[in-house]
Amino acid sequence: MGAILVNIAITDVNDNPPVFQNVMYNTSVVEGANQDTRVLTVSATDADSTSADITYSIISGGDNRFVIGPTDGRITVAGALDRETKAGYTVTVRASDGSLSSTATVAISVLDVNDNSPIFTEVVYSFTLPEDTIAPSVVDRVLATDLDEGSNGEVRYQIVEEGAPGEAIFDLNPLTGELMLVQAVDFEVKQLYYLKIRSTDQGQPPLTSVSVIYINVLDVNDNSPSFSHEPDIVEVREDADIGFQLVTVLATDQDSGKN
Ligand SMILES: [Ca+2]
Ligand SMILES: [Ca+2]
Ligand SMILES: [Ca+2]
Ligand SMILES: [Ca+2]
Repeated sequence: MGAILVNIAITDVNDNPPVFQNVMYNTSVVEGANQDTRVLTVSATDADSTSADITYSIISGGDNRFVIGPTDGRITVAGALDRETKAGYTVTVRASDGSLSSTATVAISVLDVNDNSPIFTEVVYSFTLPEDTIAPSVVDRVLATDLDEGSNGEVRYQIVEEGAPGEAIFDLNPLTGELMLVQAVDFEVKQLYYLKIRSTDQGQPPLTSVSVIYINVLDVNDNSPSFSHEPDIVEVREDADIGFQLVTVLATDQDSGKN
């Protein structure tokens, strides 16, 4: 009886696709991040011993804003990211061994940066205010909007310059933008007030913008008429006709128009 030595060579067959470590990846990147900024590295493994060469690719959802390293799975920024335009991407990546492949999803949130100033709804606000308005009361309100998120978009208001400094006729609510009358006005003293105002967001560093408010004081009939001067002494001939106009006396008051 002789022994027969048999050599059996087992040849691997490529019957397994590369598989990602996660089916779903979640990550984030700040808006405005530079080109080549690293976002995330994905990796897949392949159970077949002969398929060491895995190739990675992005197949959808990246809007050409991201690229992936074909051999290392490293995802980097390749285009401009603006959270105010698009706040997130759902990218599908693929790992291929040449014939078999699988996919994974990479959810990328774009994080906010304070890159927008608050913007007033008007370059110039023009408000009217009847002079008999009781103080304190709300005259009107201003509004500035900011496209950023959270504190980067939170706006505060302030008066930075008054027509006559220290007048303290008006107050601007820092949170609501309401312009308050805090001291009575008088049309006969001043008809027009000017304020320079500022809006500031709460970002670090904060961004600001300015606007102006004109407040036109409206006349109210609050002054009784008075004679402009004492009537002149007029000599009247004793034979003057009855009804002869003696003198025209001007009566004026300080109100304007029909007041
Ligand atoms: Ca394989
Ligand atoms: Ca932006
Ligand atoms: Ca922003
Ligand atoms: Ca902002």
